[in-house]
Amino acid sequence: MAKRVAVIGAGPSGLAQLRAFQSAKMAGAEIPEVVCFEKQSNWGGLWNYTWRTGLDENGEPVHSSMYRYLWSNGPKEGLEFADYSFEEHFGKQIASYPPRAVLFDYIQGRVVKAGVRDWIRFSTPVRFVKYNEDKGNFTVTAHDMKADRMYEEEFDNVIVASGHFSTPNVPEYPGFDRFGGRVLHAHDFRDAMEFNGKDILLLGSSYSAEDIGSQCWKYGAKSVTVAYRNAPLGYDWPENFVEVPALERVDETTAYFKDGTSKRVDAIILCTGYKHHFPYLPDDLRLKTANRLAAADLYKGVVWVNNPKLFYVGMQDQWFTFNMFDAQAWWVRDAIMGRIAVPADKAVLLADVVDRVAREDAGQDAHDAIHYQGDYVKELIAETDYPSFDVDGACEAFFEWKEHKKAGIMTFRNHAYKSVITGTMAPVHHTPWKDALEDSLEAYLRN
Ligand code: FAD
Ligand code: NA0
Repeated sequence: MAKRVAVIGAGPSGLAQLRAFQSAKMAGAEIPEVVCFEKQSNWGGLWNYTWRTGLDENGEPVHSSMYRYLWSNGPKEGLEFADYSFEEHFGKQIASYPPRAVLFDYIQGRVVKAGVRDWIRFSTPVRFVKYNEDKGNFTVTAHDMKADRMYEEEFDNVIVASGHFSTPNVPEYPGFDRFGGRVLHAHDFRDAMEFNGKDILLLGSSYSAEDIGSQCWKYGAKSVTVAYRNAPLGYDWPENFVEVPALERVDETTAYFKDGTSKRVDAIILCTGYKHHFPYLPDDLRLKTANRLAAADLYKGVVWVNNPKLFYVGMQDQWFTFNMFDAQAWWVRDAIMGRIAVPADKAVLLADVVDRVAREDAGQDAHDAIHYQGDYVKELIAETDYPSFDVDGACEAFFEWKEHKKAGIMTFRNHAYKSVITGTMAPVHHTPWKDALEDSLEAYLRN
């Protein structure tokens, strides 16, 4: 009987996994039976926008952390699929920082073409995964929300691809309980227009603070104050946009900072990151890791060292995204199909993790981190038949991107880069980012 493989999640990582198996099938290989469980009613993961916050229509925690008007925060040339270019999908080259709807369309295009939608059971959260020592396989408990029925099935392998930017890390500061305005996490931020004309405070100094702050500025916030715990973002911000040291407390109307200054604010947005959270996994299978490039306890960044029949895709912090998920998915496919041998000795698996952690720790800056993750992508694709591509060229696009951000945090998205897949230069977008208030696919493609 063919092996059975469960994939948990149909976001970019889970979809990469389905495409990896389908491409082997297209090449004539006999592949396992693949069943993908997806909690949402559609695919795309975080890219599947919802207006909902809190609980979804089934009473499940809303997965998506994305919001209206979100444009890619890095150049698309750093994430392009090697087997499905932007030009193939859109019939032309497009500008470099697509809004969410455009990237959703692109992600979807490849899996529509692959014809793998039937492999996915939508509106079906996985409730539990158990390893059966006696049979050497897993029992997956899932909940079909449409039929409101829980059931169990057995699988030879499980691939966890449920993402790690969905469960918010929510700190509490003194006075939050009596503050008169809204306090929300970035996970629940949906529309910058809500803060038009308002004075807002953001906590955190990473991508969410940078992008939600920039959005609110673009859509007319009266002022944006970003409080950093360790280091400021340090960009040359517009006049009504300031960075201040850590928040100490708030009262009904006002936030007080470590440097003795204070600011009256209408709302507080906690851009304080996310937790790796797998409520459906027991202790012996559950990944516990910081958000870093060398995730804990994963051989080659994907194999669970305590049980190599379990795999995780997409659990690292991310410079590379879609193409890294592909590299991982092709590698995991080949490990499951016996084309790649995973060492049987746990000490070897652990030594690999120790080595990856040490190499990441030896890096000095973002430049080293980008190279580190680029080298990881190269390492994995060299061991599979994923189409090889110019990973160093993609790193160069990231380096240019960083320079463009330094030169102008509100203008970097006006730049264009060269595709490392097709070699074509992207057009400059028809409207500067700051003036482009519409984020639809139709508006973006009007080049
Ligand atoms: P996700 O996209 O999170 O997908 C996981 C899937 O698993 C979801 O569909 C979810 O419903 C499903 N799932 C979860 N639990 C269960 C369960 N128990 N049972 C069944 N299914 C389950 N990356 C970029 O490259 N460019 C960007 O511009 C960019 N912007 C971002 C903006 C924000 C606000 C955030 C939070 C992230 C952004 N990212 C961006 C990074 C993002 O992590 C990746 O692009 C990508 O979405 C990760 O894919 P994934 O499949 O690993 O996880
Ligand atoms: P993210 O910014 O949501 O990006 C996730 C930040 O939170 C750090 O600055 C950290 O500070 C701070 N923090 C944590 N706990 C805190 C506390 N108790 N008080 C104050 N500050 C606290 O999260 P992180 O983990 O990067 O930073 C947490 C992902 O979402 C990224 O991959 C990013 O690419 C993606 N994203 C993309 C976009 C777009 O594409 C927009 C938003 C997010 P410190 O001091 O530890 O540094 C447009």
